Amino acid sequence: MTDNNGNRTEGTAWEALKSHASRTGDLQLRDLFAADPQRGERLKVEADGIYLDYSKNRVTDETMGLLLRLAVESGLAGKIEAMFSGEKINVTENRAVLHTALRAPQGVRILVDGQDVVAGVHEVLDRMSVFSDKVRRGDWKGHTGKRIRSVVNIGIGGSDLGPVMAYEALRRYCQRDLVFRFISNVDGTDFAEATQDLEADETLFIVSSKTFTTLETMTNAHTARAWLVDRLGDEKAVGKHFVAVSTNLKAVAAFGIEPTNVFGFWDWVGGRYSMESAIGLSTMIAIGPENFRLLLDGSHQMDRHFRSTPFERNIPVLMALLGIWNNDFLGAETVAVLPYDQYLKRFPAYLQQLTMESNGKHVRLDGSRVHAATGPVYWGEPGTNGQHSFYQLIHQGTRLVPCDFIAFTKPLNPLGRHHDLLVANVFAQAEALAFGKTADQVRAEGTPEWLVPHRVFEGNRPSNTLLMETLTPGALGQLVALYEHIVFAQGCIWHIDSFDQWGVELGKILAQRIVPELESATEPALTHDSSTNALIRRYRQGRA
Ligand code: G6Q
Repeated sequence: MTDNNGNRTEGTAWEALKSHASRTGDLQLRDLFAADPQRGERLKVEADGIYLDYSKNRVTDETMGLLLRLAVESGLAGKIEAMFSGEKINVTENRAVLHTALRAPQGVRILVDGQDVVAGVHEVLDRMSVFSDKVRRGDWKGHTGKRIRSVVNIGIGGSDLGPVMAYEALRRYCQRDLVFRFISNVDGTDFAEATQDLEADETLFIVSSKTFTTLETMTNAHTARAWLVDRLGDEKAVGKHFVAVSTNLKAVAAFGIEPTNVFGFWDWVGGRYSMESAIGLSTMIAIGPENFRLLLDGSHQMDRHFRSTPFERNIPVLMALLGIWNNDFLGAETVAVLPYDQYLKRFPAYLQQLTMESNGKHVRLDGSRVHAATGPVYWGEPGTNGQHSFYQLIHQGTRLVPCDFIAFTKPLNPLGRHHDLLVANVFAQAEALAFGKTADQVRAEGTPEWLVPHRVFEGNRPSNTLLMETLTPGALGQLVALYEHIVFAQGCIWHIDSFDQWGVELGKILAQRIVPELESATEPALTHDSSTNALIRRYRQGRA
């Protein structure tokens, strides 16, 4: 017999999980809780201030045992060590994967090609700190001698989503007399709206691009350069108003940014894993170097937990395994991430890239096809807003949507009863999803018979609840690293390369071919498919 990955599987945990799933397919959370009054106390872990309740998943002790066996059989322990020690586990790009080195304390040694990388990390952090402090204190002066009031990050994908998310998440810690904007889209609207009320002589652009070749970022950076020079009337102004974050120093110099104003990082930091590298420069200017280091400390704390905690108490490993269970054995296709904290409003969008660009793969490391379902669709919105829109489908729809609830015990903005009301809603939603409301309960409320089916909640919808104390920079660092490690652990079990992203290439190449066809003064000879040809012709007609 073969498994979903096409391998012989007699006796493997994957095989055992398949038959376990078919035997226990109608497991009901209501029954599981009734049979074990301590379930909510048992199926939880607490570490470094994170309380994870995973009791509302459709699992028994046998399920958990098999899932843990799956982790062992997939060689997860060895792969974790390989990642942390700088082995080139990003096989298709022949690169080490060392975002964990970005938060390694000074003095730790991690070697890539025989060279320690941690000292370099701290050197860049120190330069970022000096620069950030200058901007924050008003000591960095623009071309006309005025202090900087607005900081604009230009970047896309991994060079944008992390900085935006962190800025929103940590607003409470931000220097409020500075304005932060983020430009990512090649749609001119993004640039126009982000800059329409800014004063050029008080604006600092951070061009964040690992490669410094990305079409969107380079287009926006050149537009920004023209915007600035046009307003200040002097090419030389660029030196005071542009800094860059990149690994491509040559291209940065060609753009006209002084080498002293470039903050580097390394090819072993993947774009979507880079928010704690120099790509986080806007974050550091916003929250200050000390808070930025607390963010790194939080991630490092999670790194240590992931690397050293036995799997049965290891929060990222448990969440990864439960995700595999829901996705591969119960057929769920998505995960809803539901932070009950307004500051985390961009966290689901950030996780979309982290999870889907990492694990949206159909080929294994050895080039063979994956037959299991990989990379579920991540999506979400902060609570309680989602409750008044899409939760209906989660409660009463036909799809299984596992949820990750994230909540904090202490609010950053205590305001009357707001926080208790907010948290009551998290717990109520998880409870309603798990236990629902039976027809008998609905009838007992005096509901007419014809209306009963509409008011029944089947329940049995799985969820995790993560409870932390306060949304501090450190807590955010923990959350970011938690999901990074969930993604990694799942990728290991699916035997895929979670760190490449070949899937974004094709569209980019095709766009380069289409641009001249749209811009050409004469009717171009089109050789695409008939649909693309017709769309190009129609667009040309419309814009004429
Ligand atoms: C992330 C991806 C991708 C990347 C952007 C921006 O893992 O590689 O989202 O971050 O394409 O790339 P640059 O930083 O090179 O501009």
